[in-house]
Amino acid sequence: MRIVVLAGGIGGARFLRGLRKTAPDAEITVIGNTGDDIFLFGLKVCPDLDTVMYTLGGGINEEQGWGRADETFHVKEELAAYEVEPTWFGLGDRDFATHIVRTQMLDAGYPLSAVTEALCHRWRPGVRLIPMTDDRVETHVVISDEQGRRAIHFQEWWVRLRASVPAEAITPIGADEAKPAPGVLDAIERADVVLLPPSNPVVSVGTILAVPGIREAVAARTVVGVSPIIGGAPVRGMADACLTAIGVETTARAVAEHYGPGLLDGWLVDDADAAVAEEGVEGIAVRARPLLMTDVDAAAGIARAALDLAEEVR
Ligand code: GDP
Ligand code: FO1
Ligand code: CA
Repeated sequence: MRIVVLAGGIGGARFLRGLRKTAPDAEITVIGNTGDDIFLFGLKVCPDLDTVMYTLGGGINEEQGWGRADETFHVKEELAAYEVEPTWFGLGDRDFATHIVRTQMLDAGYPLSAVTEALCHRWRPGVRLIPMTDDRVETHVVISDEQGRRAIHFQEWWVRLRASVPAEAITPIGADEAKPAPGVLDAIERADVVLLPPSNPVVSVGTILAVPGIREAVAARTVVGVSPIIGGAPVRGMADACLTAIGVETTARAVAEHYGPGLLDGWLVDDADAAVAEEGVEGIAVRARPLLMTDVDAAAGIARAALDLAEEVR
């Protein structure tokens, strides 16, 4: 069986760990969000690709959900001692090595997809991880504060401001001109099913779908999504602030309607949102079950339910 998953960071990675367990023989291709990417200290940092790679490769900081396990921060402390900005983004020493290797390869002329493949050679994630594009795409957020109305990098809004200042717009800069990375459209076209894990609908899945060609290719397949919203709130993070920015309510129903029947064939909601399954969503098969990924087995159960629903609606 061929499965394609459009993944952000933590929600995508934890779902994938469950999917790999419940479908060990499947050929899984992960299309990773690169809109969160940022250049820091001259280095290219790809938080969502790394979160997927480290989580599936056994190197993730489990409690945090991003960054390396058993991490130290000596380089960060030394940079701060030199008063080098930014100081609000916490790159660990082990993590730095990944960004150094990546940047060195990019500077040597390798595309991000080839670099990601090389990094995965070490981590052996058990899936094929491809960035959505080899082109530079960066999500920027328009805010108004004492400095006026301005656009800042998504990471500054998310990490430094903790989304405390309302986003007036969220834009994946460069997406319109970006091309899907080699292998992306081919994997989608050959997929038996495309799964949307419980990733952020705006800055993870939404960004991937913003790369020209990807949405159309995905819509042509059987698509099943898992709600990242339970009982009217994100399980982790500030997805509510992102949804508000694009005028979508923070509910499992509103996110399904936002993706729409043109994209989604099936939608899994948590038991807390069983009413959505009972009332139904026009053009989308909705099922309720527990959606908390408390451990790998719980995530595997969710992934199995998504595959079963895909079978049902196919
Ligand atoms: P990020 O890039 O690290 O922010 O991660 P993603 O975009 O892949 O996923 C973020 C989303 O995962 C958040 O909106 C959370 O609500 C959702 N999420 C995290 N843990 C769980 C969980 O256990 N169950 C469900 N259903 N959603 C989750
Ligand atoms: N998130 C934070 O909240 N604070 C950090 O200092 C931070 C550092 C960091 C370093 C590497 C990496 O891959 C991810 C990191 N994250 C950090 C998480 C990440 O930037 C965001 O959670 C996602 O991009 C949002 O999707
Ligand atoms: Ca992300």
